[in-house]
Amino acid sequence: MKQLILFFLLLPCFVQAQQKIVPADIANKMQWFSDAKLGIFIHWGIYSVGGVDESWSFHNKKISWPDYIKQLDGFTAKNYNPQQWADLIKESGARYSVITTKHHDGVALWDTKQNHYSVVKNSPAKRDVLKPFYEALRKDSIKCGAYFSLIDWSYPDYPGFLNDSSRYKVSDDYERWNRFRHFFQSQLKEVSDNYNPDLWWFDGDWEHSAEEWEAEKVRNMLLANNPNTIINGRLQGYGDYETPEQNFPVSRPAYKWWELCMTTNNNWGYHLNDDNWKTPYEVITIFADVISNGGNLLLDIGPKADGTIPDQQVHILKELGKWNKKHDEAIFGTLGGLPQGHFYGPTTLSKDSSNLYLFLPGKVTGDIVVKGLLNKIENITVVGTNESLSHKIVGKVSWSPIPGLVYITVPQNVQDEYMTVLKLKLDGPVRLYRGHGGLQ
Ligand code: H79
Repeated sequence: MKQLILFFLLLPCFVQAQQKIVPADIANKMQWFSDAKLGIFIHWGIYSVGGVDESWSFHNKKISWPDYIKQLDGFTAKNYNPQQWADLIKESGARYSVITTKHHDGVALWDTKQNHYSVVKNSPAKRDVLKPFYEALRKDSIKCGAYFSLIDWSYPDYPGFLNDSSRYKVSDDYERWNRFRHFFQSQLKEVSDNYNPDLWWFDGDWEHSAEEWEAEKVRNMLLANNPNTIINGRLQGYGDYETPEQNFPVSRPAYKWWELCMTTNNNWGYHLNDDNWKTPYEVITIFADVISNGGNLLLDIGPKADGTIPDQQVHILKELGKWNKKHDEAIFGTLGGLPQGHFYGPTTLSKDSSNLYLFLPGKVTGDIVVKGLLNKIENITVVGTNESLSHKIVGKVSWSPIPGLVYITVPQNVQDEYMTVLKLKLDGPVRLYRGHGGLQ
């Protein structure tokens, strides 16, 4: 019962209302995002020095603030090779990448002109580590995203600090809050002017209201600098898409655009003592499920303080990239697939919906079935191979307009190492029967 109450108490921070933004008004600028399907998230910060939880470790008092901020001294970036990062992201098949410009700890990864921590002023890295990364991404035609924490627990004029303490209440000292607002909005302007991000990924909006953040003004300021920039759903109603974190949607999210952000182990940043790596198979099947439901996956990696990416993450990205390359046409530029009930697995559709892609879960071979498909199937191929498969229509009654079942035999020898994908070329745009067995 206690857990249930806790769940409902926490619920508000995961409800990401997009009600302020009308989908039709942003459809054009959202097109690349719809087509992109995969992004790589990067959490890089001083937390990688000790391998502790990003920011939350001092906030939750697992480590003292002085010990946490001392990690600045170990942030060397001495083997940092931004082009290698970009090339690995390219190899994974991702079309965009989002890097932490500043996490809740307040440490900027660029040369902020504001009077606050940065790895340029305060760490041995001594340089803007964002600029060369964004340049490398753009060279590889990968869209550039900027994660920016609205929360800044180390800024003296920010109310929050440790999880059981607060410096002041906004309602008691508007002048002080105004100083913070001026500070964080100036930093946003710097990031916008320096890198012109294609996408903004805000975090921490739950600590204050839209009015307190001046969310609408922030949105307008970013759009004034770049009318096509996309804003995630953590700006108190002023974002462009839903942003579920770690929690897998079971039914399709209601808002038109959404993105699941997910870690490769159980932590966002580089972490000691976390060997809970997801396997490439798990990541690929999660990814298929996400795109089947019309979303994107933003898959996270956490580089070490010297700038190297852990081997396990390199492995996941490379395997994912291999699978993406083979199945490119079934993934990128597609639409979310069939509603639940037609096929026991993820599906996608080509833009004109005349090609239906079936993602076979659980390395299944043998007879699979599609229900309620009104179209005639022109042919079936195994994506990424030259194999064709035949099919059998079962239970079609001559006097009934209700379609029969489509049985397809999948032989062992066409099996992909991770997830086999079939392409059903239909006689036109997909048409479905969704009745209860009656003629309606
Ligand atoms: O940067 C990564 C995380 O550090 C950050 N977002 C990703 C991308 C993040 N971690 N947790 N969360 C976001 C959401 C956490 C919300 C909660 Fe709470 C914090 C639930 C319980 C504590 C704040 C306080 C909201 C409810 C109570």
